[in-house]
Amino acid sequence: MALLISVSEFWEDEKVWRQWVQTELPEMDVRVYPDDGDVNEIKYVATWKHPHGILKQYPNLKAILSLGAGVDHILSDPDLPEDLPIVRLVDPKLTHEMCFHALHWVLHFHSDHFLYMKQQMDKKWKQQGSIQPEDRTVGIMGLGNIGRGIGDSIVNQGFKVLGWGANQKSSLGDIQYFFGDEQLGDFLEKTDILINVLPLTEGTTNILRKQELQRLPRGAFIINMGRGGIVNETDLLTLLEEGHITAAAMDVFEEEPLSVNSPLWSHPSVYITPHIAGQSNPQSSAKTIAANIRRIEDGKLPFPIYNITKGY
Ligand code: OXD
Repeated sequence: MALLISVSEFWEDEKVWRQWVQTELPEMDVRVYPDDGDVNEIKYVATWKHPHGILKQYPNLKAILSLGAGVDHILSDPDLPEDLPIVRLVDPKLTHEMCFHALHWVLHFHSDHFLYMKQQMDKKWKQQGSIQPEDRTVGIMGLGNIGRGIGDSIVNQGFKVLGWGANQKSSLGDIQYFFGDEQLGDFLEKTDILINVLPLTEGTTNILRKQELQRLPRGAFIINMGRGGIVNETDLLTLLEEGHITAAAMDVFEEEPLSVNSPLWSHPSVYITPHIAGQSNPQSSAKTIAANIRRIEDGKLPFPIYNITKGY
């Protein structure tokens, strides 16, 4: 029985992935694409942005496991074999790293570090007044496992935290929750720093266009660490130019890698990172992947499985 690992050319650690998955699954023949050997032996594929079209070459595939939190990179394969379970990666180390990323930018914006960086370039000594965290509201779009973790870590710093999601949810501790299209405007109007961690689905694509982003109070900040297709990049640039949005920290983009021609690269109020907000940790993710494969081999369902109705 073989498991094939296939990662994008921008991940340079495929050998490390192989080593950890092999350690966790000693009985499995772990291979790395394109060295897939006898295609009939491949029962599992663990992937981050595999070359589209390859999955249909494995006639005995039992499941596809994402090496990242999202599965849109798998679903976008036009030749995706039908009726196979697609397993998302929920890994505590990834969630923790995303909390760090979110907190980093919340503090960068909240404590005016973006202004001090500009002041340093002009050799300007000017103390900006400070705002208390309880007087600043952070709104999080997407309150699954990752969004909830981020919310709790920001609540712990004393900020007011709101959440928005497509569906109603029960208690979320100190996070005030809004849901559905009707409550999106209310949520945005109360949000000073917006964090997006929504998955990309039919319902979330382009959900933040000019008319929605304008509902944020003037001077708001944006941290996009969910998916690029959710925040409309052209509208974001317009609102940055108009000063309605002060700055944006962008980790994800409509097109990745971000084209060298994108005006986002050189905008003075846009901070770019190359999709690193939550880098999957090979050692801990291999444990999660191995546990899911054992579940499948024991006739149980892996967790969490992609839900076609919810779209994530
Ligand atoms: C993702 C990830 O799904 O980085 O974007 O895990």
